[in-house]
Amino acid sequence: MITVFSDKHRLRNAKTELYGGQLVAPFESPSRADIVLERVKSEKLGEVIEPQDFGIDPVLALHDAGFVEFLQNAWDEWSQTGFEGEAIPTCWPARRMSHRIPEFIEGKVGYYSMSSETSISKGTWEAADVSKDVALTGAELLLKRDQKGVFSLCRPPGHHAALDMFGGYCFLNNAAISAQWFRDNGIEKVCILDIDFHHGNGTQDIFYEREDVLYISLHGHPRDAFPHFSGYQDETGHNAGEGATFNWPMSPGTQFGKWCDCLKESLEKIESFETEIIVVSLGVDTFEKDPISFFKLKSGDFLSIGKLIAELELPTLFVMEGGYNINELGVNVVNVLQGFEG
Ligand code: 5XA
Ligand code: ZN
Repeated sequence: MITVFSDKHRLRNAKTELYGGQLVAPFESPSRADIVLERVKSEKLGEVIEPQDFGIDPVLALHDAGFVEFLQNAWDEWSQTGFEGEAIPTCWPARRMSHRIPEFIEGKVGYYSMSSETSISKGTWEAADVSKDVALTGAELLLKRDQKGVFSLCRPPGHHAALDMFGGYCFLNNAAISAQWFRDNGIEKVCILDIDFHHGNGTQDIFYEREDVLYISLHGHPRDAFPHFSGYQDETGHNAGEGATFNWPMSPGTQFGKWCDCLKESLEKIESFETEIIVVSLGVDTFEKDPISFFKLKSGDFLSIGKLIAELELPTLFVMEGGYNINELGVNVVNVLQGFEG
């Protein structure tokens, strides 16, 4: 399987994350992508190629233009005020408040964010922009070079990034941008299967009213897990999109047996949707030793996941999302890909 990778991911190197009331070193660190790449190489998964530059148009096809401009300028605006730390949101348009966009950067950071663990640091936009190129290069390879599966080793991840909000370590929604690119390149129906531990509120938000992109997510129940305000089972889509969103929220301690039953039902839904292509939001923070999650999947289970997805016999783009157990991250990710290849 081809892997698309750029070392420019290292431009995203925030020093601070707000976690448990403390500023800590971010869980979403540059070493994550490097460790996955090392495993891809040591297992000889296949060729590793650099991304092409797709420019800004595929981003603007989905994300709000004001949001994109905000991301492009946020670090400069923030640092030029004289603030010494990284840009951490502290104030939001909460219930019954005005939703007008403020002029001062502190207000803009609040307006365009959904959570406060994710600080904007120098280089964040540049890394996010290349991460979307990593996803799109994979998408193009899948379509034009007739591959069975391609791995886009994206970093920063994307599935929490909504139409006009960043958060959950995400800035641009790489999986959603790829799905839209498939639609714009002749694919009638696309499915995004999100197997990250966290609900992909951003992906759901972007496609919630559309019938051409099926979004299915298996995740920690929002009453217990981030993003807390999205991912309930009764969120099923709206208007034309009614029935094209499907959520499987699961409780703390969930083991592979239960999780796998939900995956199998999801795969049946994908089959009946008659999609031509699958985008997998590939997070392995479902792992039993993940430091910020609560499922109990074991390393060997990731092989079975890949194998089950392959049974659909559809071209599949794997887009990297979360997973924070640095020791076993590479093994778990590559297990999915090797399971898929059989
Ligand atoms: O998939 N999303 C993540 O792994 C990020 C979770 C952030 C929790 N504060
Ligand atoms: Zn996650």
